[in-house]
Amino acid sequence: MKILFSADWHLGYTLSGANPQPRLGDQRRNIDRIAAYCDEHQVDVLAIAGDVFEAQERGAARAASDAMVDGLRGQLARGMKLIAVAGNHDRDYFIDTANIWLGAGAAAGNVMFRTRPDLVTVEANGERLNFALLPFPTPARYELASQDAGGVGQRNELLSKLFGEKMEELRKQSAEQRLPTVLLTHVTVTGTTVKAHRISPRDDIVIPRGSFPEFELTVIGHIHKAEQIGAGHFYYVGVLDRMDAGEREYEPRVLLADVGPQGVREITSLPLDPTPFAVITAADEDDMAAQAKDIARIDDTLVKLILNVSRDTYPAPLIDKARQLFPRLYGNVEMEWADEQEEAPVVDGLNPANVEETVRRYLEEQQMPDEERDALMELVVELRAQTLAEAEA
Ligand SMILES: [Mn+2]
Repeated sequence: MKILFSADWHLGYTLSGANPQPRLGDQRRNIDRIAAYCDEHQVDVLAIAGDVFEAQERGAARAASDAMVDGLRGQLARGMKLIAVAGNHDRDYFIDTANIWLGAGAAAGNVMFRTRPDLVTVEANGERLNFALLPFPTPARYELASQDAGGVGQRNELLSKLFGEKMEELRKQSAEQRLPTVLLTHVTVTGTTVKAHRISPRDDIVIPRGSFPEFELTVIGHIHKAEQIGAGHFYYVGVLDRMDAGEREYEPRVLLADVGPQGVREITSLPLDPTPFAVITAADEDDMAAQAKDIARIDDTLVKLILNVSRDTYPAPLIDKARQLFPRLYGNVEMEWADEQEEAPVVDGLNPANVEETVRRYLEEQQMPDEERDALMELVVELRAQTLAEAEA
């Protein structure tokens, strides 16, 4: 059975800030590349390891679903199956709805999007295979009653434990059926070299590598850099397209696996078509123009600009010029003061060793409603206590 794996599509994602840049066009180009691979290699199952959709607002959400349906129309019509688990960015109602809508357009049972742990048997070309589907762990998805969870640290520990138990339960169930099993999930595993995209360490759930049972093949989303973890068939498949300048060195890929009754027959990695990113630091117009000339695909390249100017520079005309030179300038232009003093500013009566007091003083200077400031401060105290506890452990 031929399975093509991908992850972290984040469909409908927009680079935000003063210069917003929508990414759906880039994403669609890569979906088209995936669809072409599916035809070329006669793929039976396309499996997406979480974070499929990211659009929040109604119009964008509709355009994102359109891109998926349009891009995969031919493949779904010829009977290709589509399997996905929900990631941390996916809303359950959206995935559950997509499951019904996409399923209605495809042959019966060909679309399987899951927001709860599940074991599904897939049949293609006379071969049968089980997929253990484990969405990113949230209390609702893993039936963790809210009263069972104390602080954030305790909640994450419980979720990690429930996740491990679910994996083991699905492994047993699958073993009883004597079918080879592919695990598809979206989570951070210990031993990864990069951090998950846009999730605070506080909210991330880390699963020890050792608690994963030996499935025939394990494919995971969430970490955007494609990577094989340790020995065996255990992979982070990586992102659909680079999300921001922080990922500009990534070479996004998909995994093509041929899995039979004895497990993996063959597994290969195929390239996607990533959007180029550039980070430009410039002092003036001429500097910007010279650097723009060096960018080969200026119309496609997403540009992050840092202006290195003196504090008395009026930046608006420079930013205007930047928008002309770089059609895909994105986010907020950062300022780096060329005349910045090296020494850190001294604040009266501040004791750097007193972290809570330092944060409290900072928050008091920020404009925000009092309740919000109090809530933030509570989180700071909690995080501080947790960090100290961890440092002692
Ligand atoms: Mn994720």
